[in-house]
Amino acid sequence: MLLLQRFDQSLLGRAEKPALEFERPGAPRLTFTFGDFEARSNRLAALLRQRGLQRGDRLAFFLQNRPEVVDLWLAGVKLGLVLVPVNVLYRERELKHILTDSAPTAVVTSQDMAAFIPVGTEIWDVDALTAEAAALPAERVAEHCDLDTPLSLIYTSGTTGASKGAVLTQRNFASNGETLARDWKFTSEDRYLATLPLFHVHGLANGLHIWLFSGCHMRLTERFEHAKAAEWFEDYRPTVFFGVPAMYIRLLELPPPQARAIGSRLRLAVSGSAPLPAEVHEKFRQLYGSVILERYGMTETLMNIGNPYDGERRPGTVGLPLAHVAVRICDEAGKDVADGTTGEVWVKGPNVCAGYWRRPEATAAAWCDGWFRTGDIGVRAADGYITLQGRRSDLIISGGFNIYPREIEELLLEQPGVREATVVGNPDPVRGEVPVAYLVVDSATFDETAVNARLRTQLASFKQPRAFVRVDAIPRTALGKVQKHLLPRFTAGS
Ligand code: MCA
Ligand code: AMP
Repeated sequence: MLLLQRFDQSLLGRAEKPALEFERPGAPRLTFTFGDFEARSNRLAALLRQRGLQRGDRLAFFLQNRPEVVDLWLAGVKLGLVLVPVNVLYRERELKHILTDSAPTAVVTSQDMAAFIPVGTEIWDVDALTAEAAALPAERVAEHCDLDTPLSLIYTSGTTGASKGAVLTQRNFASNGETLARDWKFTSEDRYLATLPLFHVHGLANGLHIWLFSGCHMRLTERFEHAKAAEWFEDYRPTVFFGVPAMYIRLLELPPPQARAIGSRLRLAVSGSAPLPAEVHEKFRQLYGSVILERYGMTETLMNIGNPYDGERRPGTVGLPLAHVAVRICDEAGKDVADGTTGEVWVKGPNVCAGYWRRPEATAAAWCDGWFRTGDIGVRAADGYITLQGRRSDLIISGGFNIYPREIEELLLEQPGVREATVVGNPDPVRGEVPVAYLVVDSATFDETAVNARLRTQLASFKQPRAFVRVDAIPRTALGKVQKHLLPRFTAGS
């Protein structure tokens, strides 16, 4: 079934049903039916067509969570556009790269965020766009698309070099959403509390698509705020919640009676995007009476492996391959290793993207005989459960956001007085890891305050090194490769 036909089960089939509520600090609550989204996205599609957008054209959005992201997504599906979601925390350097590489017709953003977008980019204000679209007819506007039509370019840093756009097709989103909605037993009666950003695949490919496929109700918040979480859970009474480990760690702070009451209404709590410590899994079970379902995915592949809905949700593991996803654990030569032996996770299935945007060499390097090499290291137990043990690259995951040290290192090396720089992930009780920079500096010219300030304008806040540790030398192998494990351990205050 085509992606739009799947959406139509809600957009047309449940047109009168309440679909979404949205609240922004200081503004009244907005509510929408599925029929509202059908009409809004038709109007927007008509406007985008008037502005010259055609099948295959890229359209970027740089927006906090808001209902207009849903309008854009649906209009994009209807017109066969390639949408480019951009993390709202990205700054000059990241934005410049993504916008140059994807070459979108325009970037849709809000007034408060437009100033971050590089000069020379075509900027469309989201409120102006919505107001203009409201005057157009609500009849459906749609181009012929099939499951292989690209729908999105989502930037991910990959293991080397600059961030690359994963070309995700309508099939990728259809198969991922269908599998999860079915296996996680979603019905139109569910209430989904959506606090994950819609610019990454956890909130977008899982949350938004399962909502549209199942026709459940969604409360969308601008972002996750741990100080408000208790109030949201009490007020909305969700049956389903998706989060990154940092959110579950925050939720452990709630008083036991309140947590228990929230847990009694929650039929499903899913964690992903970063490893969920087994201890958090256990504490959450004790406090909420709910056993978190941990699953594993990637931007390039959407979801691959997950613990079962019915059956054992084993702490510290990511579970079993999802329906239609084939998984191998391979050695360096690409041969399957025996159960119990560590190897790289390789995957194949309708969930895997079509390749990297305009990067044939990177695509060739990541695929082998039709299998996508994830770069994640894992081990399969005799009963099939897979445990992830790390990565081939030195990726840092902070609060579920990915950080490639090399990007920060390159920027540090451009700063006055920095001779050598290396960035590592330091353990953090809430975010899992935070970046710390080790520097060899020329003390006469290095100015930490100025470097910090410069980095803030160029990089997302979660990539800011939490400390600059000065060392006399960076340990290296005879071949010059940095030996991060030999750096002196950093502890706050050291
Ligand atoms: C985070 N911050 C934001 C936003 N989100 N600022 C503005 N708008 C946002 N939407 C910034 C804050 O300003 C702050 O900056 C920092 O993030 C942490 O904020 P805090 O309130 O202290 O939150 P926290 O309790 O530490 O929790 C952080 C978080 C955030 C809310 C959990 O890390 C988050 O939203 N993570 C979700 C990431 C995600 O969706 N990943 C999925 C990738 P400062 O740092 O300056 O203090 S997709 C993926 O990985 C794969 C495919 C998968 O498997 O899902
Ligand atoms: P991204 O590039 O944002 O798509 O991040 C994908 C990466 O997140 C994967 O390659 C994994 O390293 C990591 N990841 C996602 N889910 C999990 C999980 N449940 N446990 C451990 N790592 C995870």
